[in-house]
Amino acid sequence: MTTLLVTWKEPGQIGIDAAWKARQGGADLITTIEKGLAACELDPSLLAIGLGSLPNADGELELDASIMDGRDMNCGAVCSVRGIVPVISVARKVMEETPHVMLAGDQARRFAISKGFRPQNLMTAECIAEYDKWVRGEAEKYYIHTAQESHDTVTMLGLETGPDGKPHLIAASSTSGLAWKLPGRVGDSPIVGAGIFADDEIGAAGATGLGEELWKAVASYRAVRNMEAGMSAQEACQETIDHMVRRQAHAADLPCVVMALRKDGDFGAATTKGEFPYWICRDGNIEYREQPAKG
Ligand code: SD4
Repeated sequence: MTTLLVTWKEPGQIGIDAAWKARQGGADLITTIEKGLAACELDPSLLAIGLGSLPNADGELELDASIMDGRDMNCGAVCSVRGIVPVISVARKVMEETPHVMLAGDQARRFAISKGFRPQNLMTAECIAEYDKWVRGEAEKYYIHTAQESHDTVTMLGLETGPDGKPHLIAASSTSGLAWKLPGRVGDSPIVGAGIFADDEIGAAGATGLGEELWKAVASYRAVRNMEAGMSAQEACQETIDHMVRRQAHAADLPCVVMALRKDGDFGAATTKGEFPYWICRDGNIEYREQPAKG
């Protein structure tokens, strides 16, 4: 049995279709998830991820990504990478081909080039036009796509249960971060524990939304620990969100979302604000869901 959970309506659909296609083609779980996220990064029509997404305050795209393997808690991440896609694949290479967890900025780019990635201009005419609007003061100060029909960071969780009944989990995330961010700003997505966490003995969790707040909460780690303490995936996410709203002054300024997948397949999601759209795929059976904020 394979279960995949993925954030947001639009990147989610592209991500889950690509992931399931890879799975059907025989991909192992980590490659399934990598392919799902890479498809989102490489699609120039998604304004918030990878190629053709919204840049920082200097008009430059700085991408973040992370991946974690619940089998041995191994993980890899990159942050503030310019001119390379898909960065999720670079993060996987950091995990598998270096003794490190994270590479940053130009050095991460250099590493990627040394591994055969080709540097390219990631700005499209559409994102340049959006940037110009922001420079003229015609766009929101910070920008997260929140409308259901829109698109955002892509975070994906995967669970496979082999014939021996042993669960295996992967968590991964990829983003260009908040639009118009200060150059060098890094959010939760590439931070293991904040943006993602996976442990085969418990489950996996992933976050999306206002990265500063999710990071302060170490949201993904908290949700996994909650499941370890016996909570359902839904309770684990809701407790994390409730704690954020109670303790963090800005947790509901913009949506902050946590989703979780327990090793037995139980899943859930919670948000500080609005409605969180996501997809679940169980052995190719793909369903769209919307999780409203607690009333
Ligand atoms: C960040 N968490 O960089 C990301 C952005 C995001 O929905 O997830 N937006 O803060």
